[in-house]
Amino acid sequence: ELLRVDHVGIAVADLDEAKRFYAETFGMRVVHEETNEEQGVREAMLAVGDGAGPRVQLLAPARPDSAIAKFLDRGGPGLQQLAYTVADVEATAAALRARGLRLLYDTPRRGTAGSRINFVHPKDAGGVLVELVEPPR
Ligand code: V0V
Repeated sequence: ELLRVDHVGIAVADLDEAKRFYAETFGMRVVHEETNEEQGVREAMLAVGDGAGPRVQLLAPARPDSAIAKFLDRGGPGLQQLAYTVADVEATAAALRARGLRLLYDTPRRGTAGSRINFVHPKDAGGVLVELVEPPR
């Protein structure tokens, strides 16, 4: 059911500073940027190299009570999530639930650029917060 790695998410305190660091250090360019109010994040998607492969997603807190703010409070900046592209987020979530994993949402929520997303609880995936991403049609 997983098609490929979609992106790797990195929690950062300051989005503009992180964008500058990734541009100057690794030559990565921003291909999309938005604020997701529901998730409480400001995020930037970065293309790596020729842009053909998975992206790096910088995630900065938009609110002090958000998931990213809590992550930063606990351990500081760093890898926060691993996201896979799926064709049908509901079908994949149902299949994983049937294998005993906890999904964070009963129904998909809105992700980057109109994608539909859900997450596997990190305690059910070897300590990794796994995101499922169904791209917009
Ligand atoms: C928490 N834990 C993690 C973790 N966050 N482990 C690995 N990776 C992470 N990112 C551990 C934490 O250390 C605890 O371990 C345990 O999970 C349970 O912690 P908790 O206090 O019960 O839960 P919280 O409040 O820390 O919340 C964790 C979850 C939360 C995963 C439930 O972060 C969440 O709802 N995440 C989904 C939404 C999200 O991440 N949004 C931001 C990205 P110990 O100490 O008990 O061992 S938005 C996005 O990606 C978008 C828009 C997109 O891609 O399109």
